[in-house]
Amino acid sequence: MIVVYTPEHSQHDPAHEILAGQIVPYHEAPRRAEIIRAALEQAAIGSVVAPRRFGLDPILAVHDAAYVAYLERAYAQWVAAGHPPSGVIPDTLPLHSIRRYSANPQADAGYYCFDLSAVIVAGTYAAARASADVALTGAALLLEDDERIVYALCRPPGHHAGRSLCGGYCFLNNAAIAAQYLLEQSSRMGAVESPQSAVILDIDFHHGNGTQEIFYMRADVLFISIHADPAREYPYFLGNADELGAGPGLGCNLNFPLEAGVTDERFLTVLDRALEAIRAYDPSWLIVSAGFDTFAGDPLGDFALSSSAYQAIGARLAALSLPTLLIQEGGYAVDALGQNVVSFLKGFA
Ligand code: SP5
Ligand code: ZN
Repeated sequence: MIVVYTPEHSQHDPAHEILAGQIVPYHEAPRRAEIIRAALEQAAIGSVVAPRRFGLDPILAVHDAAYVAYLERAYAQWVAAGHPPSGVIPDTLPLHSIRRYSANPQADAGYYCFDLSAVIVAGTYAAARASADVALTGAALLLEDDERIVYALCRPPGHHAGRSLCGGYCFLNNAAIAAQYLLEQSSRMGAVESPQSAVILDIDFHHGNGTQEIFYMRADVLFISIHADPAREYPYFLGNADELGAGPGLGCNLNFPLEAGVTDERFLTVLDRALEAIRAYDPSWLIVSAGFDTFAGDPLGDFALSSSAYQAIGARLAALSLPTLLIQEGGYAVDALGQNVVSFLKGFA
């Protein structure tokens, strides 16, 4: 198995986020990726390769150009306005009745963001671009046919990022960018006569609201997410079972919102229903938004998965026998994160 990794992620290192009105240390910290990398090395899993550079085109196939331009300029603009160098966090969000256009550059922070946990520091844009390149490199390796399974050690994560929104520690939607690239490249290569399609299976504890939004109207991407019921948990405003897709995408969005306390057995039972839907859809590609905040000890989650659950999940995904791109998303029980990712990847061995 190939593992794609770059140390460039560490440039994105905000000190704090605001959760429930409190300033707390940033959960999505650089040591997450370093702990995973070290655990993979120790377990001798995969050979590690650095990402290639893909430029902006594959990103702009998914994200709004004005949003990406904002991410690039946000920190400098913020500091130039005299705001604290600790990072960009909005103080005003253009919601409901206060939704008029503002030309004030300081309004951008709220315009392009939906929570207080996607803090932009000096290195955020470079790290997010590198993270997208990690995912794209994984996609390219699958296209080159050398590899059937690639693990993209993405950081920052991506599944909460929408077409023109950051939030939930996410800036660029790595899974969506990789899926779009796989579809475009494989139809361009024309190697396969049949139309190309992809499944994005999201097993992060939180609903992948950004990925859902990006593909909601499309039939060539089936988005399936297993997550905490938004009635109880972040991102609250999306992720219900009645969100089925729209227009040509109707029937191509499948949510499994779950109760607190989900055990290994319960998760695997729900996963089996997702796998049934994947088999019926019969995609060309499988992309997995792999979050490990479903672990029993996660500070942001309330599921109860054990480390060995991830190996069982991996084995069931491997049994689909699809070219598969595994993309790192969340997971904040940092001491167990390495062993959980190792367990997951062992399931594919
Ligand atoms: C990529 C990813 O996993 N992003 C998650 C962002 C979650 N941010 C808000 C978390 C709300 C915390 N609720 C605390 C529940 C404690 N049991
Ligand atoms: Zn999560």
